[in-house]
Amino acid sequence: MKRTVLSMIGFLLCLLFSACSGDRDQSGPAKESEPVKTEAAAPTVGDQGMSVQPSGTISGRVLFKGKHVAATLAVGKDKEICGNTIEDPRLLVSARGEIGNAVVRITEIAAGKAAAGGDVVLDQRKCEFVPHVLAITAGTPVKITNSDGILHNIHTLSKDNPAFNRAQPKYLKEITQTFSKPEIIPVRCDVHGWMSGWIFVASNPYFDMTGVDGTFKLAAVPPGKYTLEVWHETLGKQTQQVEVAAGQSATVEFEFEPKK
Ligand SMILES: [Cu+2]
Repeated sequence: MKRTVLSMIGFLLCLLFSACSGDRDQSGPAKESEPVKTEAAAPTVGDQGMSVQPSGTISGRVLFKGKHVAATLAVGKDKEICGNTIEDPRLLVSARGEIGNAVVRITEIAAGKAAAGGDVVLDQRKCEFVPHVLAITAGTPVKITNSDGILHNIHTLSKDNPAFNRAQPKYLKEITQTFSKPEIIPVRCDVHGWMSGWIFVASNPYFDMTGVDGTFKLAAVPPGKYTLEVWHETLGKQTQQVEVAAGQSATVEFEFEPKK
């Protein structure tokens, strides 16, 4: 009898144990399936959000902290066309300390607007390159013109793009050249030693060059976090992190110290 009772108790315990382990087996997959459902739902919400969000803008100024005295450069030849001196274009600072000819850009961006179409012109006028800094997206054809009616010889000191060196006599009004790789290219004229300029070939269309008031504006920027970089030919580079929210304008100010 005792054995029978003991074996019944053992049987009941076995039943209880297997029921418990059965519960565990059922609860396992149930717990695993919960996060799968959550993960599947998250991208759907995100995708919907991305598709309806408008873009934002980044604007601001580039400033000079210190005193700047404008310099002049002597014109060595063709003075009847170009005058005796020109203002040194390598550092332009307004009376309010605003820096011109600086390029502000987003260093890396995965998507966004297309490059601006249309002609991009680099002119040689009164023995200066106009604009002094030409910023373009890689692959944009540059129309190089000669408004002076005298001989110029444009010469790019490029490394990543093929070097470009062409005499442009007065009858050759236009040369078109394409720069396909991102690079900051110094430009010289082999006839007029004081002539200097830059072709800033950017990797994406999110850039702007500051005017004489030091301002810049990047439009149609998709919402996100970016590294914003300013480049100036004599003052160097600076970066700042910027976050663009949908439909909002982010404001950024850069400040350069005088070079020692
Ligand atoms: Cu020249």
